[in-house]
Amino acid sequence: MSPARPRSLSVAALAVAALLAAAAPAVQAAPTAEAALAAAPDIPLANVKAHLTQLQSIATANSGNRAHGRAGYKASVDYVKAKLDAAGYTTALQQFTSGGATGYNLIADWPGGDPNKVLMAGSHLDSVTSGAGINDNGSGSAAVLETALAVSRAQLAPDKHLRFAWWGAEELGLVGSKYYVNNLATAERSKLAGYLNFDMIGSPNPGYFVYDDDPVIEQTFKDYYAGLSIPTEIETEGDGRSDHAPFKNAGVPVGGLFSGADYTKTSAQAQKWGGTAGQAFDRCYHSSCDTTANINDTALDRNSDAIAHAVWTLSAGTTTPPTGTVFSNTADVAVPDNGAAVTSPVSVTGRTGNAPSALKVAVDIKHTYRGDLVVDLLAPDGTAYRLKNSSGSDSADNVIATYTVNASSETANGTWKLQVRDVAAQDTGYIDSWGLTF
Ligand code: DTR
Ligand code: CA
Ligand code: ZN
Ligand code: ZN
Repeated sequence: MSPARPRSLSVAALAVAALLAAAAPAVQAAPTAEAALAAAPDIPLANVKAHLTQLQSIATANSGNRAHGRAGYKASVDYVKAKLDAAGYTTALQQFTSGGATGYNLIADWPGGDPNKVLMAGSHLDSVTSGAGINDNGSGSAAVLETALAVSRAQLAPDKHLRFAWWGAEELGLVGSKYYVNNLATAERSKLAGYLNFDMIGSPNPGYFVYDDDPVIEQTFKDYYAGLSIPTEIETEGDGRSDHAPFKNAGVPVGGLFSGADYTKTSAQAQKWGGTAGQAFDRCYHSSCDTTANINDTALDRNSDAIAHAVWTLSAGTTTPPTGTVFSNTADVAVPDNGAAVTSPVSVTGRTGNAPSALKVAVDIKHTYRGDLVVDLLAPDGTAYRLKNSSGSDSADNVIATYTVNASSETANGTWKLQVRDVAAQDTGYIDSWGLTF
């Protein structure tokens, strides 16, 4: 093949270099807001139930309850806080006194987002003294916790700032949530774009109730269930009955979900939702039988996924997503002459959903007689996309180009690879750098 000879950078090379330089380090750039515009991930029911098992163990180890002022409540707070700290949240315990006992609200902020537009989601973590409080309200607490962990797994970067809360002493009269709202400076209160409340979302004879408060939040939940062809009803008697009340009274847009307490399911409701007519939605409401056996998995799963849907949807801004994020690798990889293929990996994280149908792949390979080279893009699942075939007549040097690939059937997150093989003797080179734009 032609002897190697020095070449000045072509215009294309400068363009690729600029693109990769914009990507700065070889590791991926920070995720950007368009991730928030993507669909929420499924919330694994098994993870939510694992939290309920932990809360049950805590109650069993602490006189059978997780009530305000008792050891079981503080142990519940410590469990949830540890999970959030490990996931990168900024957590804080807000102390208050009620009935002569110290209570705790757990507040967890997800770094980033507009500090002047705060979306909150919360649930009360305390039980009554008579039982473990797994449906009331381990169900809401576990689902909100797993949604917060899903935000961390996705490295979500929504326009709004996300804040999650677990309230103390709800059973004593919304004491913890009232304390939080009453001690929020007016300026801070005005930054709250909305508060989503989840209190009893896994009732054993479940109904699917949506709070009838803020219309946008209400519609977000209704749309979610409509997408599953599950009818919902308006939660009419809940206004003063849970932790959304202090926020609503302070003028904050509120909403939430509820699967029913001690009211009786009607025949009409049993017709549309299944379950048992003439029986309470939760026969163990405020009773010692409110254990991990007192949960309907389908309702817990559906409501957990609905929570994630609402958090993803309501935290997204209306701005168009900024230009893509470039995930690149600038480490040199030598290409053996007429030998085995080599690869250069790029780890894509923080995206949700699939890769784009016009995925840009910027490639910079220094190699004399580029006709020797076959170049492929390997998706995280190993699927190969041919970028360049070999050519005995292409004696020019270097492969510096940007290819467009329809990768819409591939999951975005994962390790993508550029694969290069030299299929003709003589002439050698190396992968200089490459990058993907999402
Ligand atoms: N007060 C809640 C249970 C409860 C009863 N009705 C509603 C309506 C909406 C949300 C919650 C509730 C408790 O015992 O924790
Ligand atoms: Ca799920
Ligand atoms: Zn209760
Ligand atoms: Zn409750």
